[in-house]
Amino acid sequence: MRLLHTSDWHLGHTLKEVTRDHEHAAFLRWLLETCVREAPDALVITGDVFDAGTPPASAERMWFEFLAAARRARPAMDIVAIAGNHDSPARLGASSAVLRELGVHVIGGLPRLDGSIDLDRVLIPVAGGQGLVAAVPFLRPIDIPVPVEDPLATVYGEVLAGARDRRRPEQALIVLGHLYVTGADPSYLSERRISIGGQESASLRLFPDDIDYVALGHMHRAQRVGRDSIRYAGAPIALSLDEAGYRHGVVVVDFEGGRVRDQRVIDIPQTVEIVRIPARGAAPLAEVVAAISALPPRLDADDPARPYLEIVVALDRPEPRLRTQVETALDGERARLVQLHVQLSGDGAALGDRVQTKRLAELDPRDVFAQLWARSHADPPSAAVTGAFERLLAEVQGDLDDPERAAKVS
Ligand SMILES: [Mn+2]
Repeated sequence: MRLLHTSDWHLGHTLKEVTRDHEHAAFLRWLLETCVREAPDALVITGDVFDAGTPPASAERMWFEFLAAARRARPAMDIVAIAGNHDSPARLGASSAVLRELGVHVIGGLPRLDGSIDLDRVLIPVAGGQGLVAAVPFLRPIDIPVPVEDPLATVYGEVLAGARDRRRPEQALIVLGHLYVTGADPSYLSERRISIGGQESASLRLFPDDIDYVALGHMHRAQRVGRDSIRYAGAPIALSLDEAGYRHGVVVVDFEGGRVRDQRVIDIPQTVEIVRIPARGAAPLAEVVAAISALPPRLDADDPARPYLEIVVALDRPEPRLRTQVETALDGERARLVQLHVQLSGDGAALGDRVQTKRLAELDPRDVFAQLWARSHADPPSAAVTGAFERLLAEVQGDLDDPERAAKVS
């Protein structure tokens, strides 16, 4: 039996208001080809199918078109998907009755029947019975109606007990979850922490050794946790600029006699690059402009494959025409500017050093203003600015006996 594990698609995602539809479409085409080439018996998707609870129609369309194409290309391949914390359990699960008829199992909220977990829904035999998938979605307080000390252990315990009852000797047991497991590297957690009943993360004890493979979602960086067979597949594309250095892939797991025989990661080709100028730290504007000019030009300004560009400029003082200068250098076609950071490195300390030697009461507001202005501007303030400052100064120093103004100040 062969299993393909993928996660955290976040369909409908935008990076600083730029839609990712082009990248998601490319990923889903690649995934379909990969399913044909690798011929897995089961495809599991471990949550965050969508980026938001109410995804745009274009994202839902991609989801359903992928499922339809996968059924057509690989009619015998079982598909199991669970909701993540970004998905609306109700919305993701709304189509589950129809999809189940097509061999696609979507678990939105934790299904219950007469108070107990509906094991017929969450325990799904795959590959003609060679595998048993226990599909536990991201758990919300509503999924645990009766207060218990350790909600995650209670739910996983109940599901696993049911799975052990039903499991046949040579049947692989595969558990799906969308949660933060202790031992996963928290510095890679760009997701907000999941907290149920005060718990920040789940212990590895949730997954005893009799589980053959644990397919996890939530962490966007692909990684193993604890043992080789507990894995986050990771996201197929970078979902924030911080994730630019991640390796994106899907996990292929081969089973023999119900046990894992081999695991490998297949890299997902990236269609849009994230470029940072400079590669680390900050650079002066002239260097930034030179680096932009060195980017390969694109003939088509609307080319969706133009790289995302993050720029960090080091400035001595604020530069009002910064964005214009950067955009002129970009010429609208080399890359898409998604983030422009400024690091002010001027003589910020100098003013503090100077005023430190005087007592506050001795300071003349006009001197302080003049020094502050000089910190940020090459030329002295214009008559209009000086006039405005004088009016402001007069307003705060006097005129407090004006009843209307006094009322506002209090
Ligand atoms: Mn996610």
